[in-house]
Amino acid sequence: MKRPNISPEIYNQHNQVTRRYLIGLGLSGAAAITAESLKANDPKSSPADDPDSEYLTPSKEFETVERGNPLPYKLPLEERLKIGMERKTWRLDIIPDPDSNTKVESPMSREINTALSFKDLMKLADEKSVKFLKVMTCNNMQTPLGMGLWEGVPLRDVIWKSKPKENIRRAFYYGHHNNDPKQKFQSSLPIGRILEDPPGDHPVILCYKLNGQWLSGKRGGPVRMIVPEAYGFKSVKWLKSVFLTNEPAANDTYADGNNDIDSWMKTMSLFIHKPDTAKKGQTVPVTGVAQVGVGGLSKVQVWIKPKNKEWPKEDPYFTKAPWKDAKILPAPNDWGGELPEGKLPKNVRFFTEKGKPKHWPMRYTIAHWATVLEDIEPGEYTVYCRTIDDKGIPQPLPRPFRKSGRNAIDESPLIIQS
Ligand SMILES: Nc1nc2c(c(=O)[nH]1)N[C@H]1C(S)=C(S)[C@@H](COP(=O)(O)O)O[C@H]1N2
Ligand SMILES: [Mo]
Repeated sequence: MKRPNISPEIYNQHNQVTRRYLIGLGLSGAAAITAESLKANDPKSSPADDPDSEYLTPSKEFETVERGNPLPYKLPLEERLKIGMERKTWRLDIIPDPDSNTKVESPMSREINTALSFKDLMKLADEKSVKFLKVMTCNNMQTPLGMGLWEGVPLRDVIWKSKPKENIRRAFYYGHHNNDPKQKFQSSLPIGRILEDPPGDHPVILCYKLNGQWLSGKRGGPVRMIVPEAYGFKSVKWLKSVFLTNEPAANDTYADGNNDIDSWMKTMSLFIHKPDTAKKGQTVPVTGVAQVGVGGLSKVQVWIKPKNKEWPKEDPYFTKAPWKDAKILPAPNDWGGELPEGKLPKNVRFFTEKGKPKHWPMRYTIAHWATVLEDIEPGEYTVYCRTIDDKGIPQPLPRPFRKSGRNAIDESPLIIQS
């Protein structure tokens, strides 16, 4: 793909809108390589070199999955103050489930005026706050919603303040829902997951900042749950209530939606830029993004299949195809996303003192990748991309079923003209 023969204004505009579109998908860094590789036809150009490229998604550019009528953040300020959807008046209940035999010594409850205030949360934050990278992603959508730097207080530090005593197996939690049970969006976790983090995982947090800024109402503020390894539905927005319960089973809103609600995030890959046609002899730049799930990410691979070639039914995931490795791009230098000078703050989990990631790609983030296709004979093709996890297992394995998270192999047509 050579630079098209059009005026620089149109060309720049084109780059800008494709970039904006990609930012909207939470995939901003890839836009730069799109532009770069189209311009220079150079596979080595990296989004990290582009001053405009942003790894983190600005809060406003996230895709949104929300329910509620009216949405709490769209109410007038006076009303938001009344319902506790402003930092000044926000309160969180940590109480025993009234339908269970759970014992909690010092319940924090709006009813008896002992609920946790935002000030209380900030006091805890002085000593306990954590920051980590996490991609927000919905188990039944194809593209990630946005890549964020989230900050909050581990939920366990607040739960311990309520002096939980016995008969506790789970926490149920939900957000503001206009006092209409039909609008309630709830999720749950085993108490063990909250009190202790699986090796290498971040704590579940009461999140109040995204990309260094107060969490906006649209993103779930004043406070939302963030469950690092989970799909989006566990990260309840406009959080108001946590029930400790002896119930052993989940009561998630998403369970009713026929989803596998115990699923960890899956590793998978998507195309971002790939021309539909190219001329014989041209180098074809192909770029994309990988979501790094619990299994990690060791490789991204691409395969060009002649369109009419039949593939054996016994190999539905093309494990025997001649896949070729793409290049996983290094971690960015400029993290973008509203951070001053694009610099990460201190003490981001799994980063060094100098602000470098201790390893990359990092689980529960996105990684950009790029490759070029060369020497393709004229004809019609289908191009596929897939990830390989840290155990060497190719996408969509080891968990190919859709209800535990979308991770079908992405495909895209390509015509090579003679
Ligand atoms: N209160 C509330 N929290 C919610 C939801 C909701 O509808 N209401 N949607 C959930 C779902 S299904 C997803 S995928 C994420 C999306 O987060 P985002 O809108 O910040 O991208 O929010 C979750 N938290
Ligand atoms: Mo979702």
